Amino acid sequence: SVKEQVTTLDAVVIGAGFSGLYMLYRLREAGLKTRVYEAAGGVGGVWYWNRYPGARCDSESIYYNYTFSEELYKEWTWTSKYPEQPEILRYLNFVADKFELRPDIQFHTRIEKAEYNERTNRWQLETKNGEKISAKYFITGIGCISTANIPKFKGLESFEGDWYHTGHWPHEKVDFTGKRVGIIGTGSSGVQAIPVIAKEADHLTVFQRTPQYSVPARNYPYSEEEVVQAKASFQEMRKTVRDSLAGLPVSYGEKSVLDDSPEERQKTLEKAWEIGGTTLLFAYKDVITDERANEIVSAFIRSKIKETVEDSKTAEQLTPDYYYGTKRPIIDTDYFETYNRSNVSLVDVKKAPIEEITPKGIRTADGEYELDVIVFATGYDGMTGSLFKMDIVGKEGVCLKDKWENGAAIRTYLGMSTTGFPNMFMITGPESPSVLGNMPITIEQHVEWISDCIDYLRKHDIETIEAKEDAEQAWSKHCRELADTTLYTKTDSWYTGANIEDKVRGFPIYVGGYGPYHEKCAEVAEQGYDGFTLMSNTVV
Ligand code: NA7
Repeated sequence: SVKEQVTTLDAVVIGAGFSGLYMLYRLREAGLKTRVYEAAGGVGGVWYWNRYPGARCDSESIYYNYTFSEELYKEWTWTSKYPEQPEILRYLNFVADKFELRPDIQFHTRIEKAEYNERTNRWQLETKNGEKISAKYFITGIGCISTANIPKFKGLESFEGDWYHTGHWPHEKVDFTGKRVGIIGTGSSGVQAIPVIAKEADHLTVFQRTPQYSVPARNYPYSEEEVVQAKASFQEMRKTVRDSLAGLPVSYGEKSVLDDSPEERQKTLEKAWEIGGTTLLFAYKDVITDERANEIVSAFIRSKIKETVEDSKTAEQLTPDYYYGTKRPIIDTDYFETYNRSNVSLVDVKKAPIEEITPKGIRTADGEYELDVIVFATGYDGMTGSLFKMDIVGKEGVCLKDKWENGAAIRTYLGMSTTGFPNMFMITGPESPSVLGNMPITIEQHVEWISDCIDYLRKHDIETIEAKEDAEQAWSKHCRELADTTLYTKTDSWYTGANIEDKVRGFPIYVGGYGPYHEKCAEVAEQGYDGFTLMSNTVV
């Protein structure tokens, strides 16, 4: 029967998003028999699933793409500063077609288990349908914010209307016309969806737990000159973003916020506000590291919220008090303005928490709100959610989830590998810098590092590569120490795991920046994979 058959590969890659597509391309070029397994019906990863109204990337288009192929860069044309979801999805489909990747991608297939066999030194995988796969190299390209979080509200199954999570949006358009809509969550997804849904719905009620700093994106259609200019500067751009702090041609300012006079500072902040996006975060050198500096920038954004929102009580409820930038910075189009519409109301669920979902709507401690549709913009089980959803079993039968004690003891080496799991590589794993920047750029670096590594192993007749325990101890410690020099760890966010009930808190992200991280990885490779144990094929 089919179930007894084993598909034998050199490398298995999970996920057909930015990571998996490029990984497949590289490994195939290197002559490895590779297959990508993808749960969705098409390529795109998060951009396949996140079809909610207003979904858009908050990195600038001309940098939010692959840079490995100049030809690809020149063939594709972005239409506006911040790319919207359908355009990114079209781009990834274009990439899949251009490089003829589809024949090596198996869609509609979820990998449930991956187990390392110490006798054969191979990974044995199993799909949800019971299909078995054997591969020498096991690579995850499953994303770090891809496992949806639907809070366990009592009564959800009794709700008589429709409900959706932003990250699992239906492919056909959801029509909000004439509907009373409730949306829970005001992170990047909620902030993007709220202004769009408000224009269509009869009434929109926003259930907000934590108010957010959000800065106007100031999106606009690219002019032809801008496109021509971007394409002409490809080589220079490629180098700049790869060496940069966050995969973008930006770096922190040279001055401290505190060294400017109040007048100068106001001028700088106003200018940054006018440019929009994340300019405010980078306007000075110490917004993310110094409490007093951060407070000045935070207060500036708070003053903008007060100016924008007409109703003073609503303005007050929308005003955040955490350190700006320590939750993922949000950029928006008419977010705060939307609260001036007569069909939009705000409910503070920190003050009066959601008690249950009823057949007719949502009941908070303050009363019941009748709704036809509920939108969950409640985010993701970040960093570890997608890894823990699979049963990944390493040497001596140890499960990754158990090794990391459910997230309490995450240990990786360079965010790409972990002791006890030979020949396994994680693209954008915990303790890599990926989520703190323009992800395609670190994804490319991870993919290239992994494929170069596999090349090295094959050339040197090496059977297995495995991170050494002391190397991963040191990397994890280094990550934590760096994080502690910033304000990130002082705020509850999906970075720390605080958004998920009962999740262990931590900060499994390397905050040292893309450039320094890429250098460190290159150094490790140059030194013959320092910090790894390489086991030779040759029987002595
Ligand atoms: P986020 O940024 O995690 O936002 C989720 C929102 O949902 C946030 O406002 C949460 O409030 C809220 N939330 C989560 N659980 C609850 C419960 N139980 N009750 C009320 N409110 C809740 O997810 P996004 O999808 O917006 O963005 C994810 C990332 O994708 C984003 O950072 C970009 O990098 C792309 P909280 O702040 O936790 O109090």
